[in-house]
Amino acid sequence: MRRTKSDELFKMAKECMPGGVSSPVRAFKAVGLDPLFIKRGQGARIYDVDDNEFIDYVASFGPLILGHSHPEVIKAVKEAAENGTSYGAPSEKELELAQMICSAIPSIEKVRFVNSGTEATMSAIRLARAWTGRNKIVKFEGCYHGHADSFLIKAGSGLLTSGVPNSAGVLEDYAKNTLVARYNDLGSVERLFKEEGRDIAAVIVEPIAGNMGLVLPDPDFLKGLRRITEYSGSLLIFDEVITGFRICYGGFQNFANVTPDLTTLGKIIGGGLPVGAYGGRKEIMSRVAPEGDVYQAGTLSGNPLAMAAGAATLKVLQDRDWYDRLEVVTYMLANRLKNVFEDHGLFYTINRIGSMFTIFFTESEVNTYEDVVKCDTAQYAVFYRKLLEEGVYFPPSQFEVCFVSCAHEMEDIEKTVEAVSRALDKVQQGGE
Ligand code: KE4
Repeated sequence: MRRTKSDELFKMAKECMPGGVSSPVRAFKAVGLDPLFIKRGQGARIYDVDDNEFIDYVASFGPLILGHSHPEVIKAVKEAAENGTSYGAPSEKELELAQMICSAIPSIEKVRFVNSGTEATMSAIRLARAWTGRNKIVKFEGCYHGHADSFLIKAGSGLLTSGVPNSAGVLEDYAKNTLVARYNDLGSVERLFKEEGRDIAAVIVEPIAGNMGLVLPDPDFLKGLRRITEYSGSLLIFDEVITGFRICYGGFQNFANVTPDLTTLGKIIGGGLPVGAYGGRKEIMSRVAPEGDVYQAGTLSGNPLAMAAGAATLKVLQDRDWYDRLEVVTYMLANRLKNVFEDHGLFYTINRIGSMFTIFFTESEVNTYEDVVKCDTAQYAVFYRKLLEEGVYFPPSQFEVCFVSCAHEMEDIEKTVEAVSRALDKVQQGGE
């Protein structure tokens, strides 16, 4: 696989950007490669600067449920850009997207736009602390809610990928207010509430965990969190930055029939442009400035281009057939991949829901963080390198999720299955 130009660019990038990247997981460290520089995305494909073509399952880590360069999104962004790029003022498109979100997710009566998932979760935590007058938050080991200090404790995604789930620079003062429970273990939550319940402002949870690979909630897990928080006067925050509009047109909460007090969103609602949002009941959201005393602001919040891309994306998704199609295509892909792995004597676990899946390099079930850390990440890295040579672009970490988009056709699925089979052949022939 040619990679001359990527290597040249990466050498220069490392001179002026930490690790040569704008976000750690992109550095490909966990898979023993240097990153590829991408120059174009079209539908289910991406193309790097050396003109290699890949079937893409990263989808920018989630936003691109429609695939790359969807005509409706491109048209909306072009039209918006003709009228300028930012006003620092309310716009009609911002209102349109806010109304679409509020009508799609009933628990969100009011929503505030920000520029990233991190801003959304850090603002939601601040609001929860103001609303309850309490200090502590509960998160789950292996879950990731962005890089605000409160969350960089036993976190997933790039921290888990690097094998260092905490971060330097986070003050003990912060860390002591973040309590960590175990995903799918209500007992671990009940123990924290027994000890500290009166000072717990909120529990923040990914309703489907997507940052330790895909880990699904046990049937009563989310309902149990609702019960515990309700009883103790803490808020329940669903971090739906990944799952918002991914599993259905709305939040996973619509599907799971559990109503959180606050919800955070990102990724899909921006159609690939920088966006985040948090929202919830009117009485809680009324505490957010300028209505209330919880300050939160942003120069580019509600940016007209991001709003246009998000509204265009959700408009396409309002045709619910897309979710049925994503379900069928991803179900078929996951089953075919399981067969291919088993044909190679590898009885690995594949977790899937909707258009998200993860192939865990372990034969045990994967329902908890403890299960996840048993994975053979070294073998995943070898597989990843061989698969890339076969023209398929998976996330460069065992602890990220593969995303199928509306642009993936059966031809892409067939090619992916064949590529995985060839990659496994090479792995088993001792490929490095
Ligand atoms: P951003 O600040 O990256 O927009 O969103 C943070 C965030 C919050 N909540 C959840 C559930 C998330 O998954 C994320 C970000 N996801 C990671 C990938 N799983 C972003 C990729 C990266 O860090 O480069």
